[in-house]
Amino acid sequence: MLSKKLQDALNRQINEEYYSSYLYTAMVAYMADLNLDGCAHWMKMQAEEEHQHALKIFDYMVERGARVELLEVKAPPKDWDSPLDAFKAALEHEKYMTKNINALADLAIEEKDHATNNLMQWYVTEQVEEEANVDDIVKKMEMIGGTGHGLFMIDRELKTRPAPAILTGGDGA
Ligand code: OFO
Repeated sequence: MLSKKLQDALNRQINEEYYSSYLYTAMVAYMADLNLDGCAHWMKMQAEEEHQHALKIFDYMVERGARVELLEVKAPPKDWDSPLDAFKAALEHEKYMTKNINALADLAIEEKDHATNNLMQWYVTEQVEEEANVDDIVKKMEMIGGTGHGLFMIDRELKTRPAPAILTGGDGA
């Protein structure tokens, strides 16, 4: 049985993942408005992935016999100064999410809940990838100054991002 403390923390993390999905969906709208179809596509795939992250914790809680509680999701921003600024905001957000995941892993260890810690280790690894992916785009955009032909090239590249795999169960599968 999950402790009340862990149950509450996991419910909050589900909310954070849904907010992530909402934030990236807002970035889809922003990029689409600029006719940056590749950036919009990349953001849409990311929004979908964040939904999967929420559901992975959701499924785990159900498997552990815990009650999932869906909390209110706050509204994301609508505009950014530039596509580069949006990707920089995404990177900052991923760093914030990494902190949340690390805190959850710490709590699981504190509560001696090995199964939850095991699940959190999947997210720890995932966050390394999430930060690296966005960081890579930020660096490329900074290199080309975030405008003109270079931006067009990056936009074309981002259009090739495949759909995320469906994550099921709480065992890191
Ligand atoms: Fe769920 O990893 Fe991004 O936010």
